[in-house]
Amino acid sequence: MIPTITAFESSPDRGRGLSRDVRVRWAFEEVGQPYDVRLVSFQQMKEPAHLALHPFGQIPTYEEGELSLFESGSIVLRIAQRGAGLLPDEGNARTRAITWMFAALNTVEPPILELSMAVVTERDKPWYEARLPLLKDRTRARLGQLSRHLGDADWLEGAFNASDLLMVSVLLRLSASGLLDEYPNLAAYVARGEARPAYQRAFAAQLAVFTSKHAAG
Ligand code: GTB
Repeated sequence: MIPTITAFESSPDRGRGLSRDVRVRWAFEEVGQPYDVRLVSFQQMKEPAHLALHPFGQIPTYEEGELSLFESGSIVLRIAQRGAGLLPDEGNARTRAITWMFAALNTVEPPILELSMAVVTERDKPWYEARLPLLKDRTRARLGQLSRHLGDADWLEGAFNASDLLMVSVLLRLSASGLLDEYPNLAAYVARGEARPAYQRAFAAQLAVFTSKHAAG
């Protein structure tokens, strides 16, 4: 059965690949699993049919037969467990990779999200100029630790796996900030992720949604 995911009908990032369906599309592409996409508007995300799939009224969701899931991390884990190539076979290595999936979403993503949300939504607030350096330094603290852990390795835990897919997805949100350039090994790590053919296909697919909608006027 071909799984169906949801994605923005009109992504606020204008196809820059920052919404969380991209990591799910990327995982499908890595394991060679075909998938369908149902596009939803902001209004549809808050209606009962979508809330039955996603209690917080967001994208992405995942439906496959009787199973429906929300949370991009959980969906990527499901895809990695069902397909080949996104998790190591050996037990301890597999658990370490899953640990890094949690680290990407629970430890590295929060300060990045806080920073990017402030840049988008707080620019006109009186505290913005004072708060920005704080948010940047919190992000730098995590990036420094991650950079030290990665060292000169290509990927977090041996071969590329689902934890790299999530970590690169999380770090990509910093592209416009210039912060990644302060950590050359992390900038190279993100570039390696983006260069993967599976990522390229996922990016192109989400961009096509945006361009086709806007070409049609
Ligand atoms: N923890 C959840 C997960 O990982 O799946 C978070 C899901 C989430 O935040 N979804 C967002 C959403 O549906 C889209 S990705 N928002 C609508 C709402 O809450 O009403 C977040 C996102 C949105 C916009 C940009 N952007 O414009 O750059 C980037 C990322």
